[in-house]
Amino acid sequence: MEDQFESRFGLRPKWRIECPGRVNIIGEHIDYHGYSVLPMALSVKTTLLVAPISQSEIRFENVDDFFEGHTECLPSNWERQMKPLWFHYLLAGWKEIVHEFGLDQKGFAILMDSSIPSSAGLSSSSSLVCAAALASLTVHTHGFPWKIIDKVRLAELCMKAEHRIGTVGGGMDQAAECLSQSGSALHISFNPLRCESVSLPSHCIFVVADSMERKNKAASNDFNSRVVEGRISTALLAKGLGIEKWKDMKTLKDVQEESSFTLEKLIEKCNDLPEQLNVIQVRELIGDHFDAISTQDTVENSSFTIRARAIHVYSEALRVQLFKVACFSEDINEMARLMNDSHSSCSQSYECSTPQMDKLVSSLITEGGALGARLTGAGWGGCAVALFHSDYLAKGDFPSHLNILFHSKPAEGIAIVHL
Ligand code: NG1
Ligand code: MG
Repeated sequence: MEDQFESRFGLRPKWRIECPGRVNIIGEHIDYHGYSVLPMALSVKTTLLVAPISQSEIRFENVDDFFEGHTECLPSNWERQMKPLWFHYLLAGWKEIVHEFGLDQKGFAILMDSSIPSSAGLSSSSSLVCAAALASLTVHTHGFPWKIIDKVRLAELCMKAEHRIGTVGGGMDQAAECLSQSGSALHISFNPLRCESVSLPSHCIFVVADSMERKNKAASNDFNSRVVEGRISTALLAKGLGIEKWKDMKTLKDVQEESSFTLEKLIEKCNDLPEQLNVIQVRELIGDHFDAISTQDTVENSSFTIRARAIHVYSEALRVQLFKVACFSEDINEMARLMNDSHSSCSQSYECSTPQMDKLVSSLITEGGALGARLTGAGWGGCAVALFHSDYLAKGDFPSHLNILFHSKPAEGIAIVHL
């Protein structure tokens, strides 16, 4: 790859930035509702080779010729487009750093390679954003980014950076990719961002299988609709519970903190929520607050699903807690049960699966021999993660229609190598 860099740009690269993808083991679609999640970093990763250049421009090249190169002239006031191209994720990471640190815009060249399947729920997008943010910091500090930033702050900035692409996601991916340590999964909590390493039982292994369906989340409003449905549920639940400052409750987690109810109790309370509402009904119930909590691309939705979404969030938050306990006690059957329940909830209550994904998840168990399986990442296609007993895996072959991509032990987070 270093020779390729030289032949494309006419100079040697100075630094290599590596940033892994991640697989979310459990805790789906709850980070942006305030709840903690449990992913691990993967051995597949984004690699960026970087060198400063004297021209006032950023030159992007991709080792995969399918992805055309791009030159961004500096100073640039790049803003997102509706359908992001590959280098827009890099620009989003770069822009956040330049903006946050008030840096002058220095020229550099970047060659990118990635072994993370894209739009597959393995967070190739965040990996690009994080790698680009660190690359920008590296250029500006002449190779010593950790003098001005630590990894927690980097993860926080990358979270904001990714909003520049358009989806209002949570911070799971950037935290997993920046903060993971080889050998452990991570239990990540938000506001403030905190991480705890979780050792996985030595006799279990996680396998990633591909549904072969793809969806570019940034190009549809399904993701943001779920965000807004959670915010509507938040307002309605808070009002229903008599919380005076209901408009200040930003997430379903805020409602829990304000009410001091257990997750089990809140799941019960969700039964009082309406099943579905159209915009007129939403406005009748929460008035102008709707304008404050909707996003540009959801204001025209004809209907919002309320009760089922909130039940998913609270029950999934509970499953994350139970999963962590099961990891500590090495109860692999309980871990599997929680993963299976998580998938059913994603599929039926959160409606972020597809028939093909549901089929893959059940085949992984019935034909593949997995103990548990679920979709991973945002869903609507992409990949599934399955839990196996390591003895079983050693025995060998999977049926080929299960599209097993790889199995992975928890890998190391973002890193920089001086060349
Ligand atoms: P992916 O699978 O990378 O699109 C998205 C969000 C996560 C999380 C999951 C669902 C971003 C960058 N990522 O992940 O924060 O909400 O969906 O659990 O928005
Ligand atoms: Mg993504």
